[in-house]
Amino acid sequence: MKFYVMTLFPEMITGGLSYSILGRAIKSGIVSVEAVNIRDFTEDKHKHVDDYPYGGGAGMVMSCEPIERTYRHLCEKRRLRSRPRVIYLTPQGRVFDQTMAKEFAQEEDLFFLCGHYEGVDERVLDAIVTDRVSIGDYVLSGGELASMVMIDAIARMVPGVLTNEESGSTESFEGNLLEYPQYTRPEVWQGQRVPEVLLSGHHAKIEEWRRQQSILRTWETRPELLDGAELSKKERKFLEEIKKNSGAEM
Ligand code: 6GU
Repeated sequence: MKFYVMTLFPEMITGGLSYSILGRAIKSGIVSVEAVNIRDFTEDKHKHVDDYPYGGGAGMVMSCEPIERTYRHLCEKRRLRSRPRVIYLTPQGRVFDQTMAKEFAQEEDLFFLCGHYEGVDERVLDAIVTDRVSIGDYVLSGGELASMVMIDAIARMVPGVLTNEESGSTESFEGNLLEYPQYTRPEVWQGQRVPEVLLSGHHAKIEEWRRQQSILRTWETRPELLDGAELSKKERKFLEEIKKNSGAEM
């Protein structure tokens, strides 16, 4: 899978994505990330990428021309057969989640447009953007960090990026439950013991305890996720018990 990022800060993208699992996937050639500087596609001598907003107001707006030329350069260089998916990062977009990550991972080429200043001229967005995406309800200074978040989550869904060992954790989020707590040595740390069941070697019991911990955590911090969770009859009863007890405390 190939990611193309149109940005004013290409080093931010390539630097930030060169570590850990994504760094490994890039080195091995399963995915590639190319960050292109929009400023390289200006034609005036001061390399302007933005201008004052029509109608007045604070800040500057990124101009159509350099962005469209960056886009065209990439399309022509890549000899794309069809129009690529182009994601514009904006708090006004649809909120990104694991389901979208899986869907975007089906694409062979994925473009990102990172805006800055007060925004981007709407006409170039209408011309090239296929998806407007937000990564949550807060404001970032630019689309770069948001695109890095998305690329990490999407690349993990590309076959071969995760080892068998690593694939487990996304599965459990897709089951709409939060992860259970983990422990490693020592057995006692600052007087706190590792839960006894984990030392028992009883695999069925351990599995049951972990599922219960996941349900408990999800209820405590993200109860809305439980609507979409697949629970056994026994687990439903466990959840009802938790609910009753938490009601008693209120
Ligand atoms: Cl996708 N972009 C920007 N600039 N700010 C954001 C965002 C995206 N998602 C949340 N805040």
